[in-house]
Amino acid sequence: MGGRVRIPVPPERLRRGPLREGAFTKRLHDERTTALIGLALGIAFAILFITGLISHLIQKPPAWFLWPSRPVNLYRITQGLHVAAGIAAIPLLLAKLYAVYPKLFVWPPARDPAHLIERISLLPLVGGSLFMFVTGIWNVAGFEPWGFFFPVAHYWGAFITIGALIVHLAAKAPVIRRGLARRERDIAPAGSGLTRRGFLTSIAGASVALTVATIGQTIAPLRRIAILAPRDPRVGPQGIPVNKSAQAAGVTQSAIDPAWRLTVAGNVSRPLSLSLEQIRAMPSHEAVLPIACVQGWSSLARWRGVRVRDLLAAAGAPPDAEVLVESLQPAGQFRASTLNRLHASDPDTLLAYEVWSEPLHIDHGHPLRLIGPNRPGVMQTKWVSRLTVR
Ligand SMILES: Nc1nc2c(c(=O)[nH]1)N[C@H]1C(S)=C(S)[C@@H](COP(=O)(O)O)O[C@H]1N2
Ligand SMILES: [Mo]
Repeated sequence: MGGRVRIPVPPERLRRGPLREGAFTKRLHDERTTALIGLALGIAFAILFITGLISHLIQKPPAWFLWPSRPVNLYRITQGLHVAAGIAAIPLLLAKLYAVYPKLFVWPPARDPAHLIERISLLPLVGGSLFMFVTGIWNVAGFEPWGFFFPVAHYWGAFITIGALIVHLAAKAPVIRRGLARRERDIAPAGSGLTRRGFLTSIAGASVALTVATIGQTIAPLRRIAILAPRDPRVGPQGIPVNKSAQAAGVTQSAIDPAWRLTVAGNVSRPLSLSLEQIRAMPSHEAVLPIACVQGWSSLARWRGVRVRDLLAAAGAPPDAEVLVESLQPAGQFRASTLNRLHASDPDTLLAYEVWSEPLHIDHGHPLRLIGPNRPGVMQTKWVSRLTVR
């Protein structure tokens, strides 16, 4: 770096408090500790980014992306992993911030332009990470006090954070390599009872404890010990949680109106308008499928209804049809969803009118709800009134 432009060093008399020489000497702030925590955090960020991107692509598919309808539980796993990894990474993030905060006070504040850029890139990295964790956890907890739409903010926040992380990793590569390679004797630093190993073990223990206390919201046998899980996957009408009730969706009248009909229209040769009686008279099919919510909980149930592909065939829709499924719900982001050609033609994709052999509860989507394999919960539209074939 010899020939580089140097940034002038500020006057020495500013070196007080945390800025003074040797203000931080603890082993818990050294290169090896920060590199090891960083490695674990980096793996968590990679899992979070990939699983988050998958969930985004399913909900807003570009032309090149076709999400399959099999395996049935794939989305349940990727999204369960997304939320579980986010929760498990909380102690890692806090430990990383603790381990590196003395770096805020390095002297001189910036040696050269490259150092300055590297330090400025920490702003979107730390800010972005905190934003992603706070908004993600609020969302999982069902708490949304913000004036912007969560998925959009969480999506763009991910790119800012990951972009800043890549810059950070490139700038820090030599330090990281040194930190991971170095092995010196692990002794408790003066004035602290905690060795590096003790510190790292405590963080790992906190991650495991948080995971065990929440993972039961998607792995049913562990629900008894899921004392911190925002959801119990068994609690709700007919043993399934409800996110949006009929009341909240504004469909308490329209969903029980005897004049309700299912319309099948669009690119079809025989448009249909069917009463629930007529639909119940059609061949029915049963499927055991989960509701796999983006918030990380999931719940399995046995559904009965009519196959979407049978309705499409009855209406004379072309094979490979894509279908817009609309709800009685007058407004709201989740009032409609799209079935791509794989989901529309899957034999287990149903418009269900029964769950666990009982008529569907109004909060689960009476008179008809969409339920299909390998779909996010937000795309399992309730109170269906119209299929539009494209
Ligand atoms: N019309 C409509 N359908 C909807 C929603 C909604 O808000 N409106 N919420 C979705 C979400 S986020 C989930 S997780 C599932 C939950 O279905 P359940 O309430 O039967 O468990 O319904 C989906 N279907
Ligand atoms: Mo959901």
